[in-house]
Order: sequence, then structure tokens, then C-alpha cells
Amino acid sequence: LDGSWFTEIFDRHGSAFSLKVSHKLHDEQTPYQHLEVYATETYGNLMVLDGCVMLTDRDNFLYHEMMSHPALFTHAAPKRVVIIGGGDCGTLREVLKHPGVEKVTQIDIDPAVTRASEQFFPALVESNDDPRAELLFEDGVKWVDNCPDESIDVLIVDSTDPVGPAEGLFKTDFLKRCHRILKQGGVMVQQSESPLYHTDSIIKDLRNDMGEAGFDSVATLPFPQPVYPSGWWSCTLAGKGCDVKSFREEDAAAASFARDFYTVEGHRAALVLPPFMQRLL
Ligand code: AG3
Repeated sequence: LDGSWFTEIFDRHGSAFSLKVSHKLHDEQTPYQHLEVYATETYGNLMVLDGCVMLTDRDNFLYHEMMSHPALFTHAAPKRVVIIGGGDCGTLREVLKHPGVEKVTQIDIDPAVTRASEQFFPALVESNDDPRAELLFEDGVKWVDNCPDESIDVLIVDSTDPVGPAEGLFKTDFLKRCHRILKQGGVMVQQSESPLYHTDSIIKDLRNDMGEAGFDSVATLPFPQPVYPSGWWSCTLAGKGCDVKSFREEDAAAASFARDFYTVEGHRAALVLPPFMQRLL
């Protein structure tokens, strides 16, 4: 492909994803990662971290809605929410749509991601001045360590792939600490990579580690995500003293906030694992 294409190669899987770009908007080596933003011809702006696609204007709603609404409608009455990572603020925006939520703290280690979102993805930061939102730029693992026991209702881990800076966020040790800060009835959700590429590795390990960390129930919800490896992605929910395979269907149906992907029926369907995943897990 020539210079007018951005390509992310998934070497281990013998595949790649490309977008036709019109120009580069931003290129920065932050203390943590290489951050790039491109203007594409058909997907709006594109954010890339260390060569990996993070989001585009056109399709980030799929990921951000699925990282937030299933967990929030699974918890009986979520008031206190924490987002680890998520510096682009797309997940934060979705969480703030829930009127019962009283406080959301987003902890991303890299302020440059939020600055880039403010500049190039204004729709994602449109709720950031909500008084319920708190944005911190520090190490999420340390923040969790300093957080009091049983003080959080929903914990969302919106991270990069489990290599480099985010590797620790997929380990039993971190999951145990997450379990500690959740109240009884608490729900954790983690982005968990591709059902096609990672069911018998990352997803399986994460689910086992969540069990080992003390969670009582676990559910992996697949959803489409055209710009990520294989075009198909997942989030994995874990419950502390609650069953993440059921959710507040009536509340979800009655919710009046704007959304483009999440529905009650879609949530129910996402809880039904395809046979190949059932076999591998
Ligand atoms: N977080 C998940 C990114 C994983 C994509 N992986 C890849 N392209 N290889 C995205 C952050 C959006 N808030």
C-alpha cells in the first residue's frame, strides 16, 4: 500500500487493517507511548497508539457503548464508577448518560491522550465539564491500591492491548485489587480483545484470572468493531456477589438517553456465546 494508507498489521494472525488517510494531524512521542492522529477519507479522524488503532470518529460508538451500558445495566443501582485508562473520554461520555451515576473517576496515565481527544475528537469530550466527572492523570494500578475497600460500584478497564503499559491490567494480582475496591454487588468490565483471535488465550486467561481473583460470575460479550484486529471485539464482565449474565432489562428498555448500538435485545444476544467460543472456554 502506498503512503496514503494507514495500516495496522496483525502479524501473528497473518492479517491487517487499513484506512485511506488524507493527512496526518498529530504525531507525538509522549513519555508513555507514540500518539498519532490522522484524518481519514471515510472514517473521520483516527487515533493510533504505538501503531495500534484506538478509535475512529465513525465506529467508536460500538466499543464505547459496549464498554459501559452492559455493566451499568447489570449493576443493581450504580452510583460510583471508575474508569481505568479511557483517556480519550469516549467511555466516560457513555457512563455519564446514566442519571443515577453520582461520580465517575477516569484515571489514565497519559494526559496527552485526553489533550488529543479535546483537539481532534470533540464529540467524545462533550460531557467532560459534567460536575460528576473527575479526570486524573496517574497510574491506574496505584490509584486502585490507594482506593478504600468496597467503595466502588462499577469498575471499567478501557485499556490498550495486554502488551507494554497495559499488560499488568490483565493479571490476577491487579484483578484481586479491583475485586477488593468493589462493593458487594459490584461489577467490573474489561476490554478483552478479539473473539476470533484471542478466545483460547487472552479471553480464557482473563476469565480464569477473574475467578481466581474472587469474582463470582463472569460473562464475555462479543460485539462488532470494524477497525480492530479481525473486525470483532469483546468485553468481559465479572460480578462480585452478583450474576453478570442477567441485567436490568426493564430499566435498559426505558432508558431515554441517546445511543447508536446498545439495545436490550442486543445485550441479551451478546450474552449468548457462539458455539466455537463455548467449546474453547
Ligand atoms: N482500547 C482498546 C484498543 C485495542 C485495540 N487493539 C488494536 N488495535 N490492536 C481502545 C480505547 C478506546 N477508548
